[in-house]
Amino acid sequence: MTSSLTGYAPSEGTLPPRAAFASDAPVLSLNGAWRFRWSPSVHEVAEGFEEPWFDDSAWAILPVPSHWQLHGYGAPWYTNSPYPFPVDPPHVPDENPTGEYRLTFRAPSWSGRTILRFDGVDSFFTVWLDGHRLGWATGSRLPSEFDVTELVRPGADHVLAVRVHQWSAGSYLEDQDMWWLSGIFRDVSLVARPVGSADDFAVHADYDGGLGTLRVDVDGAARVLVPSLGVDAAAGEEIAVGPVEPWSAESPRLYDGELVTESERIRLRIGFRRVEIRDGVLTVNGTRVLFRGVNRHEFHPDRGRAVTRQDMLDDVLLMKRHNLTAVRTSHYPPHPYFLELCDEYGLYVVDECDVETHGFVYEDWRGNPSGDERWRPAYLDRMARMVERDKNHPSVIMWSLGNEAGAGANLAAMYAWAKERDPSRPVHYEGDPSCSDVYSRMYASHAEVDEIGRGEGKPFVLCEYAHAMGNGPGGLRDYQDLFERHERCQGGFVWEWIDHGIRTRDASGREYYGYGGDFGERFHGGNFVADGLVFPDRTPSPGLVELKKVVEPLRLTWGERLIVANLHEVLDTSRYAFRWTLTDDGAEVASGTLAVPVVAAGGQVDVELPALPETAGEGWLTVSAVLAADTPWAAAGHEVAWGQVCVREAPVAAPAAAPVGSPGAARLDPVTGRLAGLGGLDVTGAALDVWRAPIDNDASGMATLAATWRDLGLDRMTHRTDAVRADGDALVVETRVAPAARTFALRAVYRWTPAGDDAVHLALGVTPEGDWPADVPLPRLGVVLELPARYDRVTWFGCGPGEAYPDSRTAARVGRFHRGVDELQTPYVYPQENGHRTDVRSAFVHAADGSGLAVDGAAVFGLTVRRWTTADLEEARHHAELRPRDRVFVTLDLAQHGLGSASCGPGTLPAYRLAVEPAEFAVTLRYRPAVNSG
Ligand code: IPT
Repeated sequence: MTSSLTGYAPSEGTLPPRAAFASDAPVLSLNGAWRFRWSPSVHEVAEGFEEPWFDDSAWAILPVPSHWQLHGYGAPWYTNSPYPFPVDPPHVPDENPTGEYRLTFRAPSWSGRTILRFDGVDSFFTVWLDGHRLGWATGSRLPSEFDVTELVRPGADHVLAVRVHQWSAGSYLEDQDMWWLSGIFRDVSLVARPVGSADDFAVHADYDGGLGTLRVDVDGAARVLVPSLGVDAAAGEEIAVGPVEPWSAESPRLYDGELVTESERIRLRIGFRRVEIRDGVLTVNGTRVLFRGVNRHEFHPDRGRAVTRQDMLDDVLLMKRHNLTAVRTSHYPPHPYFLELCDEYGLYVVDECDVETHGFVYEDWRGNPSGDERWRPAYLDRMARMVERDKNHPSVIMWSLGNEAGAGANLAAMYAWAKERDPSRPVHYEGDPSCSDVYSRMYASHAEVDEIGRGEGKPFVLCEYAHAMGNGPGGLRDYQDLFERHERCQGGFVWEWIDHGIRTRDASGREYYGYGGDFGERFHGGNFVADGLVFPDRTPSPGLVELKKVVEPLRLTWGERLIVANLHEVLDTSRYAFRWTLTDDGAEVASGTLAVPVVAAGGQVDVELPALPETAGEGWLTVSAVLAADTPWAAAGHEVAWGQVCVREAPVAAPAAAPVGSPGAARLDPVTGRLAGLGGLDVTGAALDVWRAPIDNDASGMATLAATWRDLGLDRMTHRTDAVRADGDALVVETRVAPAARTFALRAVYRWTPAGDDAVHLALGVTPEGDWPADVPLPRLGVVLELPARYDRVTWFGCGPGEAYPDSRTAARVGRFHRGVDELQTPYVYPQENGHRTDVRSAFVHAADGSGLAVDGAAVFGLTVRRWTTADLEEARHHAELRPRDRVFVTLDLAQHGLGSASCGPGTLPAYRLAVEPAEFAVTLRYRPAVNSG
């Protein structure tokens, strides 16, 4: 046993790979409650456990499919690229957690052959039926089948015994950036193969110039039926089916058919389409494709990679509702049901093989299995098992050899095999251009993408970009501009879809999402595992909301008239209804629908706007394109795209009469110059603040900016009041704000002027002093005010409703919004700066009784309101650790530095950097008493 566990061969006793399909032949699911025993070492297995007479009555019960680590056996372990065991291929340590599974089942009465199928077991398993050893297999995310015809007796009880090891030679090929989670994590079934049935078949459904051709190759005699096309033909025959609607991600037309043998009817879901690289451009049905894609790992916060059908459907629906069109199945073939969903709902799939040897990068790729021919059978086996299983899915438009496996002859062999076996699909591999039909890169900067776009060669895709870790990514809009500008740049796949946070509890029972190091791992990759566009519970993060807007398939802009540009590749605009609303200082004053002529894919049209009433204040017209009727993935009314235009600038306020001081308005400390109260309000502060709790894109992974900031001392600025003096009726406070050990500073001068009853006007001027290091931006520039905790609601007029930052603000629209303070927080798995609302004109932070602090900006400002300090946010390691204080902290920002995606990729683009330079800011602060207090 131990020798095969650490040998180079991929399996023993398994059947040749074949297509996954559904038919009317019976299948018995063996999912459910299995007897289970776990041991921490390969040496502590139960003797005789595979024998039918073995007494397992004292064993625990474990659900199949599942990961044992998520049911109390061993623990989840996260490493990014380093192997979690000594690198000495193909050997693994004796500390090799092992799970033994037993199931007694009653064999159904069916004739023909019987096959035992495992859809996924991590990482090495040996199978016995009634004590007979059937064989063993590796390749965790690939199916393995055993022929049990000779052993299974209809109606009799049988004992299935499976021994699974966490580590094996196979683990060297499975070094993906994710949790190490083991066990039988996908379905187990007993499949009937009636006499005369087909075991495997390949559907070739081609499309060219409006016409379809169909051929289904089968290993036996069969007929192909597609009633809606009038097809009734022999398998193997090339059928000209005439005019068909092609399949594409936007219009996933499937034709239902059947493959009929003497003993079985197999369901066919046929999509006619042609994938081709033409003149350096990747096309589907002759049309250039722009991937609006994501990298999807299979993940659920309680189930790990043992995802349910509902989890898979949730992903697909969320993707479709966020305007995504493509998925890279990073970095292994998904559960086969996911591909059925992609066929049906319409997503292009880059189906990636279960191969990653990233840990060899630390040895400069010396000893990499990809270049060692002893591993060749394992590489080819994995490729064949993926291609054969998934070959009949129209959604799969490219094969991918794997991820981060260096270069080597084994990858070249996989590539050659795939080209030979399936010439209809291009092959992708990022690590070695000689094994790839497209030019694929990860995390290339905007400048480099631009340069590649100007060049010639293979179609260019970013198989990973815009690292969505924590707050971010920034710069999505700028990437999309390049994809739209250069024909060669065919989009990409954001890294990644979901945060792999595991739901867990602290000592006091409070729930939080665990990441690397939270499960006792002494060697781990920390929170680098939480870098998705949706939170672990699949709540969309602001990054996904931004991506949805950036990749929207219609663009609504303004010239003289409304311009509707259709960026769809296939669809015209007939599925959309266009609605408009007019707001006056954020309040809706008129609305209607707009008649927009149907625009073909790629076209655009100008539309006359309705006559709009005059607004008294700032007027904004919003036009949104919503689904006119239900689709399979969203209901009528779902907003797909929108645009906004300012139809009336904010009227310039009449110059205020000379401000008059009123007793009881602002109370300023005569020594510090700080605010100590305003009217009836306990509001304090207004100290200048440059610090933000570093985001992952400042501090994690490859990001170094936070370290520079801390080195300069921007996280510990001190304040000194140099003067508090009267100037007419104004009070002028001169301060110097600077870090310890440094000579540079910011001079901040506050000018407080009475502004009528209960109001004060603050004008703040900030001037850098001394030698600030060149090219280091400030994290933020703002002032912080504090209020009692009961002021926990915010109404603002500005951009919203979600958080926004300089390079991630496409999805923020101008409006009037209302949120509770708690709703303003974005619960990043690892706490960091969040919740900033941008371009705020006015805000009211108030209590339930309607009293509160109104803030009116002379110009727009940034707004952040939270129940904790920046230091609290910086200190916390999990969102659940944050404890509300008895104050509410209101930050009014002059500006924030952008987000970038430097945790893995480029930093903030120059246009979104917060330079150290003179700045000015002015707001009026007003106390508003309770509405019902008389
Ligand atoms: C890249 C990996 O392909 C991906 O799996 C993930 O680990 C990502 O990094 C970071 O989250 S590889 C890296 C060397 C760019």
